[in-house]
Amino acid sequence: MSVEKYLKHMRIDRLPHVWCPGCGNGTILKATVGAIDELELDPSKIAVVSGIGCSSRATGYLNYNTMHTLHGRAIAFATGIKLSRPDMTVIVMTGDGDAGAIGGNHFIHAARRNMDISVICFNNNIYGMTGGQYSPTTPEHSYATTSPYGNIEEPFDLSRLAITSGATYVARTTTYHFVALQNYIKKAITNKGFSLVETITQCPTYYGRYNKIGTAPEMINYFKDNGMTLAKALSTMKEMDPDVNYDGFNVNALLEKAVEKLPEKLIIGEFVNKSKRGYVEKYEEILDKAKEKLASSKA
Ligand SMILES: Cc1ncc(C[n+]2csc(CCOP(=O)(O)OP(=O)(O)O)c2C)c(N)n1
Repeated sequence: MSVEKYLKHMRIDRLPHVWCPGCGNGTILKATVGAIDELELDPSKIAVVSGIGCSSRATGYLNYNTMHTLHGRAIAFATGIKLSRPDMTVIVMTGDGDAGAIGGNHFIHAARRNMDISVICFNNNIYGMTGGQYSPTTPEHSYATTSPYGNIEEPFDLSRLAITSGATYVARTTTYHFVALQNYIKKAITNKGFSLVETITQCPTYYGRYNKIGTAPEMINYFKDNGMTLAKALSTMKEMDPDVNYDGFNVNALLEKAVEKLPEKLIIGEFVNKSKRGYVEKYEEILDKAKEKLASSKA
């Protein structure tokens, strides 16, 4: 895609951006714009909503209908937009803190309702904007300003949280796997229901520096070397444990097992892609019923 084509989707008067050198947020923004361009969506029918955080600043650079809202409340605003304008494509851009900590309840309930919104989560495993506090996805033993002796909490797996809450499209990838990322965003937008694209992204300024992982290229190389698709993880685990019937495991159990068996690996791929009636369709039916009742009571 040409630079001109990307710029068409952006508010270039808002540049330069606020992100640190080496930050992965621009890669996710680029993949989102690329996906929207390939889907040839009408920009006036796109609403992109974000909460608060470095990642949530993404909406400011997009030349669609955008809302930069409150910390943790992007999904709540997006739900309101979708219910009042079901004809619009509603996308949420959020961080791991925004979606998994303060916004955790909105996240699970939107997934439970199969609300027709696409959540693109920028998972840098830390609170970037406020200076590097640990988040619900910070791995155990990792360092952050609030865990100088190593994190003692077990992290949330946001993809598993979405799957078990009822999401109908769930995929995880990294900023290294750009082609997959853009493709997953396209599929998430096309899915009629709650979609999550969890993107593991580098924060060299805080997460990388505190954990001595190195510079942005080193972090991206780490994603390249350790990213493993769930299909590959499954075949590896079958070789490791020939007596275990892994074919009988559901995707959630497989992801849980993969973390235990292959702790160094970042398990990526498309985990769920299914069709299920969602809140928007059911709500439209209720509206129709209410209108009918009103019309008959007037007659
Ligand atoms: C109600 C409220 N509580 C706390 C904050 C402070 N705050 C702003 S951003 C943020 C965390 C952002 O982390 P994340 O969502 O992971 O985004 P990142 O900056 O890493 O992209 C916090 C705690 C706030 N703005 N509002």
